Amino acid sequence: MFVLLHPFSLPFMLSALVSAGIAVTIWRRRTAPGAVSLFVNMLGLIFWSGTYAAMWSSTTLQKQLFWLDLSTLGAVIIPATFITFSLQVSRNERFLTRWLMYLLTIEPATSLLLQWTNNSHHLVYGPAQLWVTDGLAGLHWSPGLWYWIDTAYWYIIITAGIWYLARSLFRNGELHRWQIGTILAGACIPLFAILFEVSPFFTKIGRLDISPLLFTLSGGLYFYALSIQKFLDLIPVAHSRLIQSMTDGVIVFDLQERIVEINPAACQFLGVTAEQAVGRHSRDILTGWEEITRPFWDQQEVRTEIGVKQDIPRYLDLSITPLLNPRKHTTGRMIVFRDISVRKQDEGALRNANEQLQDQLAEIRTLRDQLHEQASRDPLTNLFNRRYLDEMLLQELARAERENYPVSVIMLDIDRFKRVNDTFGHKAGDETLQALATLIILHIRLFDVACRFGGEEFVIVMPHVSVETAYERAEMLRRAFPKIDLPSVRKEARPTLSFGIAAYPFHGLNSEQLLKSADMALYAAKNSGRNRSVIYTEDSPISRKQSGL
Ligand code: GH3
Ligand code: MG
Ligand code: MG
Repeated sequence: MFVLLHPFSLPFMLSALVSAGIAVTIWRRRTAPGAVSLFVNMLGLIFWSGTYAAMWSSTTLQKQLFWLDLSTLGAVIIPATFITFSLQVSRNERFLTRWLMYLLTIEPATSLLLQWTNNSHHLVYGPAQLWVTDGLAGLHWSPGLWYWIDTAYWYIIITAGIWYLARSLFRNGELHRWQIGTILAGACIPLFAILFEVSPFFTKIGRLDISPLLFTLSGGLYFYALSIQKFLDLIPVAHSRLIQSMTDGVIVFDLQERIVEINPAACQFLGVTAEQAVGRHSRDILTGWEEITRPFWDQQEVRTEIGVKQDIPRYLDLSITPLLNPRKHTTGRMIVFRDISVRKQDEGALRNANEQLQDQLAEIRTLRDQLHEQASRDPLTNLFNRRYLDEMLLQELARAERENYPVSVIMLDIDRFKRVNDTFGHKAGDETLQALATLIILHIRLFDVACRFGGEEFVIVMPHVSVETAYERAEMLRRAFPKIDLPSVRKEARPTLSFGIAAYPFHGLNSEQLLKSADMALYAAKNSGRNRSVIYTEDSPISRKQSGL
């Protein structure tokens, strides 16, 4: 009988070629997540599709069965690599433990063993026959118990993969949604294989298992998702690595405020693992933060500093950013935070040190002022000294010139003071000087300045005071002086005072001229009998003599 090359072998050949093309391209980009699993998956498919193509093109029962048994070697790779790939692209790598790998080899190994020893137990398929219809050969056999166990296993694995992909579709950020959606669609395609297997149309021709074709179609979609949609690109990988390695804590929330992603720094700070945190509500994980950060959640973008109560109080530099999709709708939020407790502590210590420094500085200023005060005072009478008078008079006259007001100067000298010393002792003389200083202070205004000019000579500077008023002041002092209480000086031996008075701008335009005029007036007072006050006049004999007139 003439048997034709079966047309069903062509799609499987094509499927093997497509899988090979995908495998080569994927291998070049094997560093991307899921790429190696997909590559091995494709190798399995090449083998599976290739052996099916060979089976359909075989014309004897023996050859067909040989290819069918061999095809199992490719087929058993598919479920394990598919679930690995799904877990990787859905970012659930943490489930890929060594134990899972061992577990995933049990069923394939059993399948292979049973397939190749089928003749002795018929657990996979019953006795097979080759029917030739219209010159086309088709293998007919009835499925055994293991066949259904194996089919159930495949469906369980595919459903598990779909579950993780679907979960990731709703959890992942906008970035990967398209890719995951495409992969998910791809993962659903093989579910239709069963329909073909039980369809009466195909079972008439021969038992047709189109799974390799459907898996290749899925592979094509995965490939499209991974490379055309740029899922294999380095950028998302780099972003993810960057977030993982950041020392700042990063937490991504969805709109329901459930944690979608959390990096190791955030886990460490919160004392949780990523597995514990992902999927939980913010209030369960961010205990104590909730109320503090609540007002910022609905704002555009916030950066602030907050204090939170962990086991010890901590300060955080916190930013909350809404994540927007291309249509500018908020799809979630990202919190980035940094523990600034140490900086805050340092700032506190610095503030204390600064306060101490300010205190010390204030103390130094007081001491310096005291020192300056001491340097400008006469120790015996505590009146200002001559050095101070020079500085002060200079400034006062400059201001008087600017603001156009008079400044009167009274110069006074104790009459026959030498006698006091000689008669009652130097100590009595000192007491007299101190008593006079007190008397002067009591008779002047707050703005007047009294100085000990030298020995028993004093100067009083009176801003805004006319020469006449100054004269009256001098007279008051002169009359008061003999009445003061001086225990160590006998009443009848009490000395008197002589005064010389001059005023700016009439009797001198600078301090030197003004003091000289006051001195001349004092000299005139002494010369005209002492115990009196004299206002400087240009026609006084002394001034004439002094000025050479
Ligand atoms: P006149 O009326 O002409 O001013 O006579 P006078 O004796 O007051 O003048 P004189 O200049 O001859 O003497 C001033 C005296 O003042 C000399 C000095 O011993 C005394 N004297 C100066 N400073 C002090 C001081 O600090 N303490 C005491 N106890 N005496 C002083
Ligand atoms: Mg004197
Ligand atoms: Mg004198």
